[in-house]
Amino acid sequence: MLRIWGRSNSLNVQKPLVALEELGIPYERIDAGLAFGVVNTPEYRALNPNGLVPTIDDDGFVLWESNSIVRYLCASRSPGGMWPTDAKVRAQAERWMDWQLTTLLAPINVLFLPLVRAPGTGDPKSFDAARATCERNFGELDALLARQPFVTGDAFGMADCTMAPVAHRWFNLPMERQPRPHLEAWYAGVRARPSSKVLELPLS
Ligand SMILES: N[C@@H](CCC(=O)N[C@@H](CS)C(=O)NCC(=O)O)C(=O)O
Repeated sequence: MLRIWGRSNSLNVQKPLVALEELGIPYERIDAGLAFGVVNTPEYRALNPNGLVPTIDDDGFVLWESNSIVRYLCASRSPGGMWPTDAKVRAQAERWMDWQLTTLLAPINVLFLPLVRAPGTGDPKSFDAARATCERNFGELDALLARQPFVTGDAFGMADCTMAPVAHRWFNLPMERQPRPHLEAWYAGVRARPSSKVLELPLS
């Protein structure tokens, strides 16, 4: 059975978990990271030299980097479905996946730490700047979802798996947000999917 290492409250672990649930792949999740440790053991470092989660072992094929894992799962189990075979559709979905990793995530974490995980940390100036950046970024996503129903294109796919946990974090931060009707409608649809059970934990 496919094994995935990573604590269930990690956004980067939740991305492949959404994909695994969507694809109906049986899996065993092994707690690792932060209080669970594991990631600094020589055995884990042999799988993932970064000492981060997630990592998967799919019948001997070991892979780390959350978005690469999502791509692999979708490409190997759902070519033409969750992994678009049309090169242009796929490139557009991958572009949003890269944007999620490089642009969308960091400013959310600047808000997440003081609001949820480490109250009392951070400084107000960085917080306000990150909040403005997040609003701009989620505005871009809202504009995309005004033009198409899913981040991947016409159907729920790999890019939606990577965006769902990030949007979940954003919508559950205890703070005000600007209205984003298209993003909110997409997120409501995501939360109505059975795969969304992996997002049910309160933010921590
Ligand atoms: N780019 C990596 C980042 C992985 C990452 O930063 N994972 C965090 C959890 S979200 C981690 O392992 N933190 C240390 C820990 O949990 O012990 C990916 O997307 O997989």
